Amino acid sequence: MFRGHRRPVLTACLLALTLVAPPVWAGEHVVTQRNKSFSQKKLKVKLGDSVRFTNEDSFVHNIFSLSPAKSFDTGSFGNGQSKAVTFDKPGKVEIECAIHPDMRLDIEVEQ
Ligand SMILES: [Cu+2]
Repeated sequence: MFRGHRRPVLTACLLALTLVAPPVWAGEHVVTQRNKSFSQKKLKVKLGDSVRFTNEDSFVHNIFSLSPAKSFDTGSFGNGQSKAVTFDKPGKVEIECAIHPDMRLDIEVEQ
């Protein structure tokens, strides 16, 4: 049993817990680069999600996009290295590798 004068403390503690509770976390997806191709051709992500690209080939890859929804260029990165890209605008993002033009991945960023 809580005595009367303790209740405000308990209430304050519960309120504090509510305030620091995290919002819904943005997701992280993983796409690997192997044998000069992405592990998938299409991927749907939610707004705010990020995709981590991991290079499992013995040579370097690059990732870039000129799409209005996400224009970026990670630069090249080698075996075992990865790059994360966050998608903060809805729409279609066409991803390519500057070194291997046949490497393509379409990402749909949903609101
Ligand atoms: Cu490549």
